[in-house]
Amino acid sequence: MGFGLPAAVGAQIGNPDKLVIALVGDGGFQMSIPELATVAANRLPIKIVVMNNGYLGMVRQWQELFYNNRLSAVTLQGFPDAAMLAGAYGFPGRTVEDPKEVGQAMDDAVRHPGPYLLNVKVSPLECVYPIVPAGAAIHEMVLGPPKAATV
Ligand SMILES: Cc1ncc(C[n+]2csc(CCOP(=O)(O)OP(=O)(O)O)c2C)c(N)n1
Repeated sequence: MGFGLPAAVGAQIGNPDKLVIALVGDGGFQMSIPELATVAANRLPIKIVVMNNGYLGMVRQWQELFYNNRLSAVTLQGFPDAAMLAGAYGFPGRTVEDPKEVGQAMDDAVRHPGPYLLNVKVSPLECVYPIVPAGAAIHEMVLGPPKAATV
């Protein structure tokens, strides 16, 4: 967590002619916001895609599934407008809310010669599977949402 953007910086510096896309959660992005200065100062043409669900999603999912949905300290209150943040660092940013717009937005980002940030709003309560509960063995992984009880 927080590694995606700095790793992309290294990948782009090491491979100046390759397309580098950093796919980051909003929580992980929050941890590495200062690296936007590195991106801007070096005009690194990285495409940053923030998967913005408004939560520390993996932890929220953990609390939902294994702690009876008792949520604590998982909302990303105070998270900035990521597209405006890119603008503040001097490169374009855009927020996408409609899934139908994502393809065109990615095309635009990739065609743009410099850095570009896409702030993609995704479903706040979507869970990611499979997940291995804490302390469980790998064969005990949960493959999908609990099925509704049938009578
Ligand atoms: C440095 C660090 N701190 C804490 C964690 C524990 N952790 C794992 S996932 C996660 C939440 C990630 O949230 P986000 O980046 O928004 O991604 P999402 O799970 O919502 O896709 C946390 C706090 C971690 N992996 N690394």
